[in-house]
Amino acid sequence: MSVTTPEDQLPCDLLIDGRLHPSTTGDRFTVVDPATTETLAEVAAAAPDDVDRAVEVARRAQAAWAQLPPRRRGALLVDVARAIRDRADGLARLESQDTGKPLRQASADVEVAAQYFEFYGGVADKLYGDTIPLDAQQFAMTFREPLGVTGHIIPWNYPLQISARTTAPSLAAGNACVVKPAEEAPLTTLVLGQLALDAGLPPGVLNIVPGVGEVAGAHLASSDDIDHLSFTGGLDTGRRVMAAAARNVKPITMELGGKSPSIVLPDADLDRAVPTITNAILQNGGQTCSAGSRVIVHFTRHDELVERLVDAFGRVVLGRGTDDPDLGPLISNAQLERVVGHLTDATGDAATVVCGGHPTHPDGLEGYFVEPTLLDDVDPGARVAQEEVFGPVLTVLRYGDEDEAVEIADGTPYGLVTAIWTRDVDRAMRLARRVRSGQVYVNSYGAGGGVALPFGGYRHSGFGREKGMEALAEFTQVKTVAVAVRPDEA
Ligand code: TXE
Repeated sequence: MSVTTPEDQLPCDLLIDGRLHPSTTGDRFTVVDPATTETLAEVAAAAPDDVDRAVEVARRAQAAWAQLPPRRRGALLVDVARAIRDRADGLARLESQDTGKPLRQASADVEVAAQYFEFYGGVADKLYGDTIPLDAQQFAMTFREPLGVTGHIIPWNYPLQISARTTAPSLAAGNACVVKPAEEAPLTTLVLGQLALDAGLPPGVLNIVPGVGEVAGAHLASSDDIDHLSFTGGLDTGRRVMAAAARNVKPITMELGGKSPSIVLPDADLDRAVPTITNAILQNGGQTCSAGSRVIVHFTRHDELVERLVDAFGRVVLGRGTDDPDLGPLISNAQLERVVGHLTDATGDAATVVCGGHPTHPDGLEGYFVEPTLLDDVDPGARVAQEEVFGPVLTVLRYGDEDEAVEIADGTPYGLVTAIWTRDVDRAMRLARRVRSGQVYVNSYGAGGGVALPFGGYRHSGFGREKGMEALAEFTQVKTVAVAVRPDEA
């Protein structure tokens, strides 16, 4: 195995009850380096029985975990944050190898993962209820209680970040977790499970069951023994997961991606906008749920914007993630084929290819690379302007007045993030109110400090909120207690 972790040893088995196990069937799946297609690891593939066992173990561990004083639970999560930072370099390298993303982006992911544990560690003892004024004869109050066992289905684009984003608030609230990482990139989630254990998290509280989506993921989603499911992934799989969870009436949080627009108004500062718009689509090869994949530009600024974007795209360096280029490979051959399918579709009447548009092999690397691609004169109804491409492909659309800008911005089935570029605060606020989008950024995109900012979709981008204090509502249930008090007998 060519991977090196901080300990020079990679956990490649199922982590259940604090110990590594092969799967009951002995099945394993191959994880490849997407830059080279070389094998990185052979990882145990959880069978349905393994998932059941992880849920059972989590159920037992949860009772004691929820009984710990919240301050103690919080302190343990802060210890996990420290452990992540202590091993930041090794984790970043592993994430970069496993996903193909540039090393500096992987380092940022590791830091954000630590911040999730720190943030939710800090709130574990602040999950207050309310007191409700009724009348003199009653005291009424609410308690926030954990749900029990939470299932987490993780995608391959931000494995460590999303594992941390969904498990840290759940653990803080007193739940125990069963996590199913994606088969394409499970490695840092496995390391996270191991280092959380080493940092003092009780065995069984955080279990990791890598495996094939249709087997381990589907079994977890249809389990009647979990109490909540967090799913981040594609729309089609999301629909299947919802149907499976519906049979057992399980609450779910769905994060299903987007077709997020940046609206460039006539007075936009392009010196600020261009680098951010470029990064919003090229970061992680465009394989980001909130990727800024559409630019909706006022016709008076169109030519200037396109010229500057062509210049910025032309300077992008492609390469293997661990060499820290600007743009790494896509995650897999399947993803490459999906992106190429969109590009083939778009050439013709639907769009003009201004730059890029093809697979490529920088430095002779065999992996799944696509050139940074700019599509102009795109028909807002074209498939490439409507569906999530999940590749380094930016579509440019023009608008005439504000109503048209909003109509195009909201004219896809999604609604995750919208950016507004203007110097006019009135216009910015007016538009921010109008657009149907879970987050709106003005003169920025996916601003730093994101751990504290509630995140989630409108419409087909999903439902429920992650990050910030809002996430805690997903992982708790509210109990109301009303106490009748005898009137004064005097
Ligand atoms: O995702 P899947 P895929 C989008 C993106 C991409 C497309 C397909 O547009 O091109 O989805 O990617 C698990 N029951 N996003 O096929 O299938 C799977 O093992 C339960 C957006 O890779 O959604 C993995 O752990 N689970 C997105 C997870 O679901 C199942 C991130 C996600 O895989 C399952 C990734 C099943 N039947 C892709 N089948 C985002 N929102 O960021 C698979 N899985």
